[in-house]
Amino acid sequence: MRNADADISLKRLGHIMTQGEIVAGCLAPHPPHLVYAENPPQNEPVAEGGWEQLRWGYERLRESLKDVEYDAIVLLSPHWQTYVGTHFLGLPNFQSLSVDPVFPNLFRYHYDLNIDVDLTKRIHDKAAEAGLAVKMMENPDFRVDYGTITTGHMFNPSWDKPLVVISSNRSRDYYSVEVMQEMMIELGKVTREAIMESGKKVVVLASNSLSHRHFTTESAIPEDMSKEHITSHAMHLWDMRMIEYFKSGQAQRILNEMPEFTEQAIAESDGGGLSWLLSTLDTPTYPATLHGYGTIIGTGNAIVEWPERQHSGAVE
Ligand code: 2X7
Ligand code: FE2
Repeated sequence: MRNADADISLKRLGHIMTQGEIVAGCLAPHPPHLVYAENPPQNEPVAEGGWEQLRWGYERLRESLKDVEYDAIVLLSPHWQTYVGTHFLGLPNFQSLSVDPVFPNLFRYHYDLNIDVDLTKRIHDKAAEAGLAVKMMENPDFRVDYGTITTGHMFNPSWDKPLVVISSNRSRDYYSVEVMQEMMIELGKVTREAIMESGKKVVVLASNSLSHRHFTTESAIPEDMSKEHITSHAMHLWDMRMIEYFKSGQAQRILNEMPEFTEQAIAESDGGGLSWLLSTLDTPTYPATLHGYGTIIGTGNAIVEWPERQHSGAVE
């Protein structure tokens, strides 16, 4: 009898030891202005600061995770836009110069990023099994988009963790927000399953702004904060509504209202990142932490953490 008990305990222990975990899920927006304002050595333009509310938000997010162990960062960027299925960076390293096509005056960043190809392949294969169209990007000269680089930098400026980078399938453009969301919820489920099976501890990041109506002109000094504000009251109201849902653990409500939010707030959730993120977290009902909110050239941006490690998604 004692031996049988010991066998079961060993089995349980083995299961616990090999079970992967999402330690946190975050909304981690990527306006290049944030990197510009930080003046890291990798970025060519030089700034006199700016957008401090958001940069302090990123500081709080990094502080919140500084003692949390994890192996990899899984990130979905709306600026890597693929029209036939979802693509994944599929080589161990990518290095080049990333330039924002709209703000080349702010963002010319020399990047050198490492990919967790094993975890990438697991997510890719599971998505294929689920019937999603997927592809590994294995062109060594491929230029990584500025959304991935900005979120990667602001979340982890030392770049000492490998990434899994997932493209944004523009199914919203071909079909509708509803179709996009159905696909992203499926992609989120298989991402979660693949992470659990990998035995790795992971942070998942959706790299997108909330309301996304830009000003059409830039001020003479881009970092002049006396010019920065939300584009309209309607955009502000939508952002506050979403933040209220984040803080009160109402992820399902966010998914339910995604079509109206995405269309009326011209939100960057059109790329699928937010729906995917909430699905990787199994549609959380616990409150998320708002680390910061601010506007960038009129768009609304929130830095939010779901501390999954403290909830049921952690090791069972
Ligand atoms: O990509 C962006 C963005 N999402 C918001 C604001 C400004 C620039 O770039
Ligand atoms: Fe963007």
